[in-house]
This record gives sequence, C-alpha cells and structure tokens, in this order.
Amino acid sequence: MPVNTTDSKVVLTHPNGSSVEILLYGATIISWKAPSKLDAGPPAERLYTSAKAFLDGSKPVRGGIPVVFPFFGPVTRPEHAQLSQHGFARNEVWKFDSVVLDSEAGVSVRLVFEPSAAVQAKFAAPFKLSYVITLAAHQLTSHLHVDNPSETNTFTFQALLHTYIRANVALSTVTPLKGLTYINKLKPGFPEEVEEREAVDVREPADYVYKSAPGEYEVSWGGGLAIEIKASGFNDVVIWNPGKESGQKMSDLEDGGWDLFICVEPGAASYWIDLPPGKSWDGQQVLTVI
Ligand code: TA6
Repeated sequence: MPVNTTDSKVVLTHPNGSSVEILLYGATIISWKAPSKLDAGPPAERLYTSAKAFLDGSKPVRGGIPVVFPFFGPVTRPEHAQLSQHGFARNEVWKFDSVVLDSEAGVSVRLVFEPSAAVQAKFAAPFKLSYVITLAAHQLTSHLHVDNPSETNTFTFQALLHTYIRANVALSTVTPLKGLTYINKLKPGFPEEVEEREAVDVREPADYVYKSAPGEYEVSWGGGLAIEIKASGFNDVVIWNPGKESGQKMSDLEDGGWDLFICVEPGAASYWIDLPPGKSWDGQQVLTVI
C-alpha cells in the first residue's frame, strides 16, 4: 500500500480509499478518512481538525490525534518545570523511521522521537519513544512504545492520545461510562464523582478524567453510525469538549468547532507510570468505523 513521505508529513492510503495523514510535527495524525462498514459509502473524515489549526509547527495542532507525553495537563512536577502543558511530544518534530508492515491487512509506519538538544536541556531523563501508526480497511491504530534505557533510574511519565473524534455534538454520545469514578475538572478542587449517565454527551462543556476505565468505548450518533475505540495500556479515558463559551476564546478553534467533536482520550492521566530500568511500556488505541 502506498506510503508517501515528504519533509513534513506521511500519508498512508488503502485500496478501499481509506487514508491517514500524519504531520511529523508532534507525530500528529491530522486526518483519517475511512468508509463505514454499514454502508457502501465513500471514505469520510472521521477525526476533527480545526480549520484554524496551526499546521506549520508553530503550536500544537487543534485536532486530530495529538500525542501527550511525558505528562498530561499542566506542569505539576519539578522535572517538567521548563515544559508546557501536555509535554513536548506534540510540539516537536518526529522522524520517519520505517514501514513496518505492508500487507493486505494494512500498512504500518514507525515514527521515532529523538529529543533535540533544546528538549534535553529542559528534560534530562533518558527515554526512547516510538510510535507505530497502522491503517487498515476500517481501522486506525496508534501505538506508543516507551523504553527506559537507564541502568539505574526509574522513568516516571504519563501518556495519552488526545483524540478528536468528529461528531455532531447535538446527537452524539460516548458509552459505556456509567458507574465509573471521574475527576471533574470543571469544578473547583477537581472533585471525584461517579458517572450516573448511561450515555455521556458533551452538549454542555465536559472535562472529565474517568479512572479504571474499561478500555472499550463507542462514540455513536443517530442512525447507528459509530466509532469504536479499543485501548490497551491506558487505565483512564478523558472526555473533553470546551463548549461555546470557552471554545470562542481559543484562537485555533474555528467558530462552531465545539459542535463538531468529542475528545475521547485513552491515557495515563490520573496516575503516573513508573518504568523500571531497562524495561518498556506500550499503550495503544484502535479506532474502528462501524
Ligand atoms: O484533555 C483535556 C484537556 O486537558 C483540557 O483540560 C484542555 O486543556 C484540553 O486538554 C486542551 O488542551 P490544549 O493544551 O490542547 O489546549
């Protein structure tokens, strides 16, 4: 299957017309087009990337699937003091490494993060970070791999796939989250609450970190169309949408953009991963168009 690389992006295409577009900046997937299994329709865009997103590497992309590493959210630990929200993986240029699979099943490429001197000056801990992205007929897989090369020190980090699922917010819901404990980041002190809804919508602003999450989610909307999300290696899932009032204040979110996506973000967001010397960690999500 064709893999087209340029200095700034990688594009994978599938014989059924599916495609995925990856910026080397942040290893950010900015587009995934795929047909539904249910109908014989043409491939449609399944992710949301704001029309006002910066795609020139000047700031993290508003949309697609930004990679959050080595921490989630604002800086809370001294070793991250010189870094910005959600860490550096999403706002540094990655390197195209190789095509790791090319078969009838799909096509996979590996990107690697090689910290620049500037990053190393801000973040001293040694680590190796790679990312394998696989396009299949109706599926997109994002797989993060972290190695701790140290012989003595534990490497402590968070990671999350900040996935903007394209959806009509007025009609869409996320299941199953009922009964899960979540951190409500919309309330002072970020209290923990228990989800009582069978189906969670984001018609009101949402910023919720669900803990001990099941790892299988469905974003569905009228007519039974849906995106299935299967995650492994991530114990949490974040549900986020800024809503109109906050969305209007975001310079890279187009007018009305807040009505066009639900962020469903598998990750290690409420806890830290302590990777012993010489060990590795994997986290992935598989998105499937039903
Ligand atoms: O994943 C949810 C969240 O942490 C929200 O609190 C909000 O900050 C969102 O990420 C977007 O963050 P960004 O730095 O991309 O504007």
